[in-house]
Amino acid sequence: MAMLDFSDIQGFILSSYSNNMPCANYLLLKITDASLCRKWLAGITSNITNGIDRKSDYTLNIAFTAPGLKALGFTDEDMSTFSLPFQEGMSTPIRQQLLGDSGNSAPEKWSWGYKENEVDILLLLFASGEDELSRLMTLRLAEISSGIGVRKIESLFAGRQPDAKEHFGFLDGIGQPVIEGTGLEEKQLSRTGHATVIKAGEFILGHDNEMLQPDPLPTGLQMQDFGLNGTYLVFRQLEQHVHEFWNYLLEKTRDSEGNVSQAAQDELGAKIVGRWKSGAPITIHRHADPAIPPAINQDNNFTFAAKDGSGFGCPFGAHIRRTNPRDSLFDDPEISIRTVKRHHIIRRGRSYGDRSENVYADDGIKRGLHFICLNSNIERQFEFIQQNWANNPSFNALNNETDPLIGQRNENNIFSVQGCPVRTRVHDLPEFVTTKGGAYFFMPGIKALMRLVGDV
Ligand code: N7H
Repeated sequence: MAMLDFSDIQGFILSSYSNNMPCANYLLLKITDASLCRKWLAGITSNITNGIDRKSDYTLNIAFTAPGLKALGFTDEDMSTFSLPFQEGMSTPIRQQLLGDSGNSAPEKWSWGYKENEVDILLLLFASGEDELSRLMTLRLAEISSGIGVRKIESLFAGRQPDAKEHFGFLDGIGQPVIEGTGLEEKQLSRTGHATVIKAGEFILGHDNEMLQPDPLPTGLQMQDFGLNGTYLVFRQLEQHVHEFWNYLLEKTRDSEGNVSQAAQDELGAKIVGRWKSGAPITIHRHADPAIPPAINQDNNFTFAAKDGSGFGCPFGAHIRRTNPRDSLFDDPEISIRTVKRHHIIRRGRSYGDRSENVYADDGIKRGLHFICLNSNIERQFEFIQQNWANNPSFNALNNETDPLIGQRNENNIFSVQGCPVRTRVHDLPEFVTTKGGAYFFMPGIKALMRLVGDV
């Protein structure tokens, strides 16, 4: 196992900063003058947080889209060494089709990431509190208006709820792989009761991946190993329609006399997600949310095939069973686990918008998830999950179903809940999530970044 050079890896790859940096802003920029921009970038490079240094009250990380790298001097030949989805961009017709970005989620309707709102640079700012974040943002925005060769496309705020629940009300950030060689296994075990250790090359370029061969290393600016210690960052702004979700659960669980029950709604919600609101897996806790802290413990060390092969606990089409099928992808659990290890992502998203006070009411407030994930191979990891698992109507031998949370909607979308003596089905799932913007970025290692801005 090769040693990782933490001083060359951006800190965001190794940490979500969620413990001490609850406030975040994602600043999306377009380059208007490359030489001014390079000068500005050279000035902030020493402030980019790597895997060792951590300021106590803020962090700063950076990533670039393909048009951004081109604007900063990458030739067509250089660009051809990057992964194809990155070169093409998230909103091209082929990627739009495989990601399922149609209807309300079509790129033409995005607020950023398409045509005149295309983005070159992503600055990720995290801070210990709102005051600190606002101080940093005031500085950055003043800098931008003073003429540093960039224009602001969007400034997206995000926070982390103290209870780490996302807007539908479920605990998030549990299922997360550990990068081999980072020493984070113990931390993950004590946090969630389970740790899947994955080869570093799945998330950090230049290292062995689960096929024991590194993914292709992008070159550029006469640096054969420009991509070393970098990664691809996928950003999707996913708006969540909380009232649609909970009203759907309410209507679908109303009994023949018209009565509604919170327990029945919570159970259908848990079947859709694959976990109860507390985070407890439904494959283990089949009838009610244990909700006894910590619900995330040894129970979290579960697989599907061995104890839930018929889907009576966690349905075949539930969000977490689609996005991480564990041992249940093929008949052979060992082969399943080995295969699934080639399709993991590190999720680094955060919620945006105020939490709903009444989840059944349409209060008009925009809220959702700034979904961010990291991977070395966008096609084999993020896009594979979205296309072949979440959007696949026949995943797990289902018929005309897609992921009930994030799957592309077709006519009469169905969600099946396997059960004994019969399975039940809910029909006409509305759209719970809409894509509002997005782009594929490359997050370089620190040495590559210095070359990019002309410091070496
Ligand atoms: Fe998903 N949700 O809040 O309901 N997700 N997700 N996700 N997701 C997970 O394990 C959610 C999205 C994955 O290892 C949980 O952290 C919402 C996309 C993966 O068991 C919850 C949105 C993609 C896992 C949610 C959304 C994924 C996972 C359980 C959009 C990839 C880990 C808690 C608004 C294409 C699975 C946890 C595992 C878990 C929710 C999006 C992937 C609660 C609301 C776009 C790999």
